Amino acid sequence: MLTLFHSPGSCSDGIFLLLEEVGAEYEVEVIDLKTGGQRDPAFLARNPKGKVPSLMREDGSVLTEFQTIAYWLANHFDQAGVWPEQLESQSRTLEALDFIVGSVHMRGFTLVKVPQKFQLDAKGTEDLRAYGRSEVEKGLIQLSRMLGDALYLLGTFGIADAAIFYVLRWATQEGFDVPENLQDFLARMQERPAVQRLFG
Ligand SMILES: N[C@@H](CCC(=O)N[C@@H](CS)C(=O)NCC(=O)O)C(=O)O
Repeated sequence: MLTLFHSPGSCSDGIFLLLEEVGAEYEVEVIDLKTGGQRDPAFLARNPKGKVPSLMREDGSVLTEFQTIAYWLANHFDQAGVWPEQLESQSRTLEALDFIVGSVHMRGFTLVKVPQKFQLDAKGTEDLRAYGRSEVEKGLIQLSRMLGDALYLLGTFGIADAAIFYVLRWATQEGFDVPENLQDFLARMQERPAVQRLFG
């Protein structure tokens, strides 16, 4: 059985969704980031990085980093068809994942949601938050271009869509102006049975 170390409302929502989409058998161990659960010695023994998502496999080994876990799930459960066959589509998937997690999330939302982590004074904290917001705004425009008129990034649902899903939910919660095609995408995602089961 797989175990997802998960904090509801965090980026691990995307991996939670993928586990459901690929039909994996899994259990969830909640790591409460608000109360410092990521620093709990029992969790650090599993993942010394102290981050979610982390995925423990049947042999007890733990995979970390969103992109890596998503890649492993897509290829381990290859019957689910969420990893494309063509090199070009595979490369576009990795490109999108890297952009969403590395830029929109880490350089954007991290600063919007937890600028106080950087322990600046009040002005510095607000400047950092404003910088994060501008990074997210640019990111949303770029994601909107990448999606264009397609239903999903590569036409059919794939692992990068799970990452778009979690950042768009954050964008909505944080009051960003979400481009229309991304709003439609989020509405489409919300109709997926796996999304209904987990987040409905
Ligand atoms: N690069 C990591 C980022 C994961 C990450 O930043 N997770 C956040 C939740 S969205 C976290 O665990 N934060 C806890 C902390 O930094 O203390 C990945 O791709 O999985």
